[in-house]
Amino acid sequence: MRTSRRLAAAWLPVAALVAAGILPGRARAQAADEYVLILVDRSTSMGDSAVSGATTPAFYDNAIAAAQNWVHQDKLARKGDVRPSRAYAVWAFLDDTCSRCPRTVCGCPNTQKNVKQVWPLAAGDCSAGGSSSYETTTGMCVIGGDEAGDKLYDLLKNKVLAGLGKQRPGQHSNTPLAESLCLAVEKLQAAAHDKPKLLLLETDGGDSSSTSACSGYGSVPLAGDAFNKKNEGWGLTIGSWQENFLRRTSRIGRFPPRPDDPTASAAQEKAAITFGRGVLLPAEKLPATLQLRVDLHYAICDPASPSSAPCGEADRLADVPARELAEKTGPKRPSIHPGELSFFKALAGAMPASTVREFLRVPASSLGVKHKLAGDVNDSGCVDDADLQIMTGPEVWFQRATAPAAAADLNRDGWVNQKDAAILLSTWGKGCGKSATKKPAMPE
Ligand SMILES: [Ca+2]
Ligand SMILES: [Ca+2]
Repeated sequence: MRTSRRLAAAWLPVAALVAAGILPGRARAQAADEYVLILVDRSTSMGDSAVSGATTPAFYDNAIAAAQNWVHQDKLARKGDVRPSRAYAVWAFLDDTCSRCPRTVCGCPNTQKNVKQVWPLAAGDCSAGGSSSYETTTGMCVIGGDEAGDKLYDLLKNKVLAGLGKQRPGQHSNTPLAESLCLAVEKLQAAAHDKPKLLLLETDGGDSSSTSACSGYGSVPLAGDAFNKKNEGWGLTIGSWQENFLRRTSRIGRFPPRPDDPTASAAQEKAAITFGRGVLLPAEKLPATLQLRVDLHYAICDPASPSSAPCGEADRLADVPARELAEKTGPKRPSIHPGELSFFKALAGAMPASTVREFLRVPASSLGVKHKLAGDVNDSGCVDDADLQIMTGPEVWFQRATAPAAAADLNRDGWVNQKDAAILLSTWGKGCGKSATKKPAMPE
């Protein structure tokens, strides 16, 4: 299937992005020190419950909270005394066909086949003040390294991502994962050139609807969750979406798109198509300036109790890699495709400063703490600044709510963030009598 026609398709989405205004029309000096693309999987299965024993939070809620956690870390991170300036964009799988089709057709199955930039959509989206700005050449928001940049970090975290969290996945939402990953890497390459670039992915895997040259069937798991770079295809199934993505990524630095120059871009495209043939070779290298943050959301399924989705899905039980894994590990298996789980682990291991975090379904009852008085984090009998201080502490605020942070997880969703602060502030002063103080603003 690796024909030149199929490889040529790899470049078509870039053209589509240029037309859609996502990629730049002209190149200019890059304003940011680093470029970050946040890609959120909004497929139907992300709506599956992230806890056993309750319907919420869903994987999707965890994905949003996990992305907020990364942005919060970026906000606080310093290199020496300074924070690098960073350009951000947020992409999600979205069905945007409804506005273009008759009312009777809207909401029809399988129309979510795209990844879309959801932020920024206009220059005004980046105007939180301070040194932040919209980079017209890339369509990204550049957040200044100075303190004034905090405002745009807060907007991204508490408005943009929180807002995306309210756009729940639909019932017929596909997973164009392989295609989106290639587009994301191409976008970052075109935006950042040789500067550090970071792809943050929130997903439960399960590529289902990619149609580009990056798509393919799933690979078998890698031995030891690591690439075997001595072999063609690096140990991945030849022709799998994982191998196609890896080949595209390893070669992208040699033939990057040139949105500034159509003639040069066409020549690059031709060269890449010629060069893109065949399989990933033993001598090839992944780009040194690309960093990955992958958050995987899944459940460990036990065939003895195939209760809630996605564990009860018959097609997954029959899946060959899942069966192979089951033979090695026993009947319990991850709901995420084992070939994808293994691939992301290998990928993060092979790229500098890259991370895979696994968010496994846990019992609902294990999350948070039910306090006698809602909002009284320290159980002192009074909701006051002491509780807020605990909640907004550096090891707690926007973090996973594991002990001892669990005491501040008031809505019991496994995270400590503004949802918990809203509960605390709504009960502010309760039990404090005359010592009650004025209610503070929502912490950022
Ligand atoms: Ca208290
Ligand atoms: Ca919480």
